[in-house]
Amino acid sequence: QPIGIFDSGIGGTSVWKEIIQLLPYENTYYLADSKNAPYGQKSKEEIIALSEKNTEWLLNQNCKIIVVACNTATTNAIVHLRAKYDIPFVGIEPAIKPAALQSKTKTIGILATKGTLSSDLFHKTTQLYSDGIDVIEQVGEGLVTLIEKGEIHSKEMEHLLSKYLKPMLLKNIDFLVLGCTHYPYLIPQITKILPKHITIIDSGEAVAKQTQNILGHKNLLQLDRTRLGVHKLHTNSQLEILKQFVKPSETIMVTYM
Ligand code: DGN
Repeated sequence: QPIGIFDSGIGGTSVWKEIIQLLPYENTYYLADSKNAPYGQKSKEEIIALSEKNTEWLLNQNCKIIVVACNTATTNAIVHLRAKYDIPFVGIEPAIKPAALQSKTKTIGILATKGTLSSDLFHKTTQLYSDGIDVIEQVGEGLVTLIEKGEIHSKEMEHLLSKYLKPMLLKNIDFLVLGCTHYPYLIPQITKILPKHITIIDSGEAVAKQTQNILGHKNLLQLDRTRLGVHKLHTNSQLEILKQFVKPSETIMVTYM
């Protein structure tokens, strides 16, 4: 049975890659709902409805666990998904805790979608971990749309990133938390804007470990070590765009919606 992973688009492939690396014998199924991206500006009800649709599609592929590789869908819909479906879900949340624990300037920045930053879950977890820490929140409006169009290296991207990040620099942050699974693809551009002493963190690796732990506890890990897993990607994104994110290899198959 495969591990199912979904995101509003292709950004969650940043998490998918971590899962494949950590669990090379597992089969995986990645669903990119690029047709409905971005989720960031949608209402909670809309995000829940789309997350249910994605879950049901993955359940039809016989998945044994579902990784919600989208901060926006996790913060808005995971409680609902866990109550409704009898299958384990792994969610992704911004890495506020490790950043807050390690910050020396006691000031950290977070870049995420409006849907994530305005959710209750985000505020609850941030309060829990950020005692005595200044958390500078910034909505990355427009970034996901540009990434979905494959315009990672465009002038517009450069302009938006410096508009969002420069004010954080003035506040003396020493950590930047990437609270959206699309954003790790922007790290080369971000490091051009931020000085070296600022650490950039995301949650992809932690989610892969959490997936491994849950599968282990439930005795659902793939035990056959004689062949590598098969990885499938279901999307309506164009192949040319997709190539910027996943390198087509023998083990990755792309199907279109
Ligand atoms: N990758 C999604 C996230 O982590 O929030 C992007 C959400 C969106 O579609 N804007």
